[in-house]
Amino acid sequence: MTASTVTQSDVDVLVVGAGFSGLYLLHRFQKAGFSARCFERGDGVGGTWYWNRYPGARCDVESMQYSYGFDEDLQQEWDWPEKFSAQADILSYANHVADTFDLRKYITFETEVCAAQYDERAQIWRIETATGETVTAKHFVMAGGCISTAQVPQFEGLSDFKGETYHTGNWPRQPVSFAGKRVAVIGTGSSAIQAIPEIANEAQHLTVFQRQANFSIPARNQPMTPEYADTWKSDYAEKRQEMRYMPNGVLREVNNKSALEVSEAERQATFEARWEAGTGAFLGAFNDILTNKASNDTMAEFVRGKIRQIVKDPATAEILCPTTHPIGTKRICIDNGYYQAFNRDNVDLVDISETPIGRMTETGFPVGDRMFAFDAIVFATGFDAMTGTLFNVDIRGRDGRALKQKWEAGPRTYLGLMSESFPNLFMITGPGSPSVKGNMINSIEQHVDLVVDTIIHMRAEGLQSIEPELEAENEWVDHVQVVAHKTLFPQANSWYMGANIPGKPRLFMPYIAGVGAYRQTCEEIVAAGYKGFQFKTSNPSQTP
Ligand code: N01
Repeated sequence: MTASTVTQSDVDVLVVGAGFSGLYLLHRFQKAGFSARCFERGDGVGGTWYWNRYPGARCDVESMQYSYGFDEDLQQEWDWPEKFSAQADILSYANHVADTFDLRKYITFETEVCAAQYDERAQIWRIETATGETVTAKHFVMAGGCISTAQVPQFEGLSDFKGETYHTGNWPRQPVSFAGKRVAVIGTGSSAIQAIPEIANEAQHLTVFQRQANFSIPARNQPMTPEYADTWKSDYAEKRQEMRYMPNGVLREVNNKSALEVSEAERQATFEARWEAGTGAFLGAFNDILTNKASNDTMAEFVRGKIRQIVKDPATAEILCPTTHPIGTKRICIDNGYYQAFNRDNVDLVDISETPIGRMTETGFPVGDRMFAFDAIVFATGFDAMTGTLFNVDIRGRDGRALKQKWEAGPRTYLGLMSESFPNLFMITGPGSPSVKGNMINSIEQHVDLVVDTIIHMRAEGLQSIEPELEAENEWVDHVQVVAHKTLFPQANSWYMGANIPGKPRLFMPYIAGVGAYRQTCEEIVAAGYKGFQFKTSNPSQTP
């Protein structure tokens, strides 16, 4: 521990983002007696669920589990209408939380943070907004989400197109009508797979442009029954505690058998039962789907068989059969009638895996020698995930060091929580933490608790700054890659690997050892006196 000077800041903590991370941070800081402010670029709370209002947007984790567990009254009083919640219901929940805990007073909406600079002498962060405000804070928490910087590829001639354009992750607040319109959807990831059946229901004609086919599992969504809700609410606290140590932060049945150790009949029956049950639990049918290519192939082939059964036109079915990556190595999609939508007369599929979309014109675009005309184009083209939102802010740490420059070859964090040279900068579910590889709200609560408890500890001990040791960070960065390479994940050109953004470094960004294992590691590190972190005290004579 070393000593330096410290200057009084405007607030103890500045938080970026009023999604599920930001809301819980504000609640915890409020309860702990810290002064906090939050800047949010939208005009409301809810983060992902504020921006992703595209038709069909719905969570793929059960509502009873995709919700906060920090407050018993909250989890008892809130009723979810469906087993898997629609975007509007999750957004209502976020608003309910903001109102119940009186959090709006800390949030400045429609305000983007553009720069943040650490002043080492004063031990404060100076944060600037695009609206011209500067705020100083002792602690700076980036809580802007992992999948929040929408990505529209640089299609040539894009600005020439005179029709409507939308990105699923930046959907208008006002309702959009596709009735009577010719619509293009570009992309076939999770967002597209949810939107396509809904748009197909409304549009005069829908053309889907697919680069790589994706695996999708039926959601089997259903109305929430009071009986089912009660199975959770009767012992919610215990169930939440169990979830926290599960591999994905979700309570679900895990099969501890290899797909290769059972008979063909048992394997098929297991896949069939999981397909009928639906959801992401499908991947848990056997314990080696994500680590053994031969096991993975059995599951991939089962799903391809289902696609061939559902889609009536054999040529269309073949294009929809994924072959470019092992199942599960791109985020598994969950749908409500995705493959069935291609049986409609008003839906066409265009394979752009070999011939990409050509130069856009006022009316549409060509693919090879076929010209397509549209009234609206929906870009379901994904996000600059994990790092995009962090890089949107010009973050500079000690000696003016830029985060973007330090991470040029890929993100460098300790626990996905902090980065050396950037004292008192915390990331919620940052790269190098399980983040998108688990139930996000569960992981958010863990990171928020860790950050707030750390800051409480610092207050109690008179510590002014915290930062990872370089050696600990380097070891963690290596460890994250070692663990990833024990799985099949690096075999996919996925956004987990940064592969969807031209020029982005290729490496697996989330920590894949499991939510429970990660939580245990964090607990051990704290119990060992914050092993791998270094603290600085202030010079007491200059402390205000
Ligand atoms: O984005 P994606 P998303 N030309 O990156 C294609 C979460 N989420 O918004 O596969 C043509 O997955 C691209 O093609 P390819 C979830 O974690 C959750 O759908 O790269 N096509 C791909 O098909 C998810 O994983 C939920 O070849 C281009 C698509 O666009 C994450 O958000 C719902 C292209 C992008 O797919 C992101 O999902 C929705 C180009 N130049 C989202 N560039 C639920 O909870 C890209 N593509 C259910």
